[in-house]
Amino acid sequence: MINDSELILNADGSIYHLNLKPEDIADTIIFVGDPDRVPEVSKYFDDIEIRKGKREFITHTGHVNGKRLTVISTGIGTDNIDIVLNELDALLNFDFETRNLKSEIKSLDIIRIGTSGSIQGNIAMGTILASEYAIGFDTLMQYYQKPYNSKELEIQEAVIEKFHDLTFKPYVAHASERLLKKFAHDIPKGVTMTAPGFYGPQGRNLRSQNTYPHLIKQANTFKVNGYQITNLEMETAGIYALSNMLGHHAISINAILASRVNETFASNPKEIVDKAIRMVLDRL
Ligand code: R1P
Repeated sequence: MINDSELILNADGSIYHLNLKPEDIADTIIFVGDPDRVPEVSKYFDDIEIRKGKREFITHTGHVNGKRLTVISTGIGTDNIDIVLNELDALLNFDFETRNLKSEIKSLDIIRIGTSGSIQGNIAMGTILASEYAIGFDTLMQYYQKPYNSKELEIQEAVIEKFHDLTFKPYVAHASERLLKKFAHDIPKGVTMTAPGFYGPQGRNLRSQNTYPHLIKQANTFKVNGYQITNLEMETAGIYALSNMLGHHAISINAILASRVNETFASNPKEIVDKAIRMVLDRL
């Protein structure tokens, strides 16, 4: 039995941050960063059965072509992903009455639809790109022990060599093969860099003095075994690593809104995100 301070439940029996009960979630879950993007997804549902939320975590559950589906906003960053992934896993795998782990452990299909910046000149704005691998430049996975496969370790080693001035150790995690086939068979795939901030951690400098001023250039010229870093955002590595650890299946679909190489930003970001949403819902 897990104690009250590990698995924290609200007075109505919902889980602490997400404010959800086990029956409120489907086994296919779309993650978006922005809470305002949740209705932009659920407006395509046939019906919306559940609308709940707390803080930045807004959830709608309904059906699309008869399939039950949840969309949840994670807010920004892998620190939030830690909360969302662990609480969704608890909703699925703990019996909230007895506070015991269920005898059969289940897994979720998680599809992130996020916005992202391109790191390569040949990835145009408006591109919808799937992350095959993600590199976490954050410290989330220093708190967890999980096995990494040989491809992940090979990429990690090359990252440590290329970004030789880092004082921390990035981690690498992978997308679900099945979800890559299902959602991304005909779109570009790449390696996503996940940063723990938007400004300094992504090499931006408005009025700051940055420790790593060459991050974008280093990312742009990184190469290992045919892989290049394609894009930059703030959640995918955390989603992939925690999903890999807990046995969930995840894919991240990136709507490219900015080019960090050409230093431009899209004039029609809403349309690009809507294209990504419709692509995912059509392929469910
Ligand atoms: C930064 O503006 C936010 O936008 C990107 C980043 O990952 C970060 O969360 O994704 P979302 O649009 O999905 O939030």
